[in-house]
Amino acid sequence: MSLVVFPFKSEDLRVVSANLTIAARHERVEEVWAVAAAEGSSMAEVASAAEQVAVITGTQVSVFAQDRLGTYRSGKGDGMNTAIRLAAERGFDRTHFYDADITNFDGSWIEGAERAADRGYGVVRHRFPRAATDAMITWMVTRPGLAILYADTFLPRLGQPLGGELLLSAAAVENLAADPFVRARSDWGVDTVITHATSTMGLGIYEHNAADGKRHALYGSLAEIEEMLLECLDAVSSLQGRPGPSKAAVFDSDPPAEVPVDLKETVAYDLTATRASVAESPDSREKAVLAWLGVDPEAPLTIDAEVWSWLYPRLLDGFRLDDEAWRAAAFRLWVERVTHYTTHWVPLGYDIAMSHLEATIHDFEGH
Ligand code: GDX
Ligand code: MG
Repeated sequence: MSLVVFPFKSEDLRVVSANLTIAARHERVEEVWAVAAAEGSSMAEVASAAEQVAVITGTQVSVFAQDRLGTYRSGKGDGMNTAIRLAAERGFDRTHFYDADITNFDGSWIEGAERAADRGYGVVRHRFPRAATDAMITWMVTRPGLAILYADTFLPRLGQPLGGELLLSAAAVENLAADPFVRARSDWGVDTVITHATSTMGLGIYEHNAADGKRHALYGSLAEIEEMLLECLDAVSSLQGRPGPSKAAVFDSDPPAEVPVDLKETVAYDLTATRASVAESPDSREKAVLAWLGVDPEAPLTIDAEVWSWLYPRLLDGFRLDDEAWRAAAFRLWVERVTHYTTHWVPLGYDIAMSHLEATIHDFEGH
């Protein structure tokens, strides 16, 4: 039987409650867990909603706070790793993870993952179509990083290497629970290290396409995800030197499907607010980092795909999460890259913009 886990911090209670109910009602699901952030979570409200869900559905729904397991900022990683450790102890056949803020979550996510697991895949990852200006960490940082480090494996081909929506078999959960590198990653980097770790387990990976997309809380300024950017960049950088999946590893994926029309028109972030969030001129330490990277700190920045193709590998090599100058430089460069793409490619239409992004990943792989 299966367990469904929702890591949560502070989300719309109605959405969380609806998602707990959907999971608890599913015939394959034996238990549902909601794992609360260490600080700033709405745990009391979610716990009382969960009690009602348990009464209505007859399924056990538990709400508890995450443990402090990792060595980075205590964030979503501690939440996922707390659940992974407990799930390994309890020995569930399958463990699903879903973000708590998905507004179009329904039984088909669980069903799609379960069916692929029935066919023998040990890890099922949900992928979904996204707006042309969404997933800017995935497109500019994580997939390029995986392409550089693991060219010609399936890792750069994953649609959502940062996705928090996945199914893990008992063997995958046991391996992750025993992996100190994964357990250490208590911050937003957890998705990257889980993606990498599960890719090397030889358990077979399947990508299930949630064709309607993942509808969830979107952002205003990209500054709102600055911490996520820096931690995801650090996580992919930390994979350097770690072996990837073998070229013979089993990886299959649902065929591409039509992208919903409204997603093609969605604007996922606020360009003006994002530009305003970057300090006008770098201080002397940030200038030194920019110069080290090969960027003229006095000249205006223009970061198209060609510039990013030589600049990003250097950033991946040198980045230091605990150094303020590196953090400021990485955020500035990423914002310039994302805004350049947004103003030059997005106006050409969804399909052209997405093909351009996909082509940049092939370039990073060296072909
Ligand atoms: N337990 C716990 N602890 N849960 C947390 C924490 C924390 O410190 N911080 C956030 N969460 C929950 C949150 O409530 C939500 O359910 C989920 O984690 C994801 O957070 P959200 O703020 O919705 O992030 P976002 O931007 O939607 O990112 C998600 O998708 C990214 C992606 O697909 O690109 C999330 O799964 C990221 O890890 C992923 O990189
Ligand atoms: Mg979200």
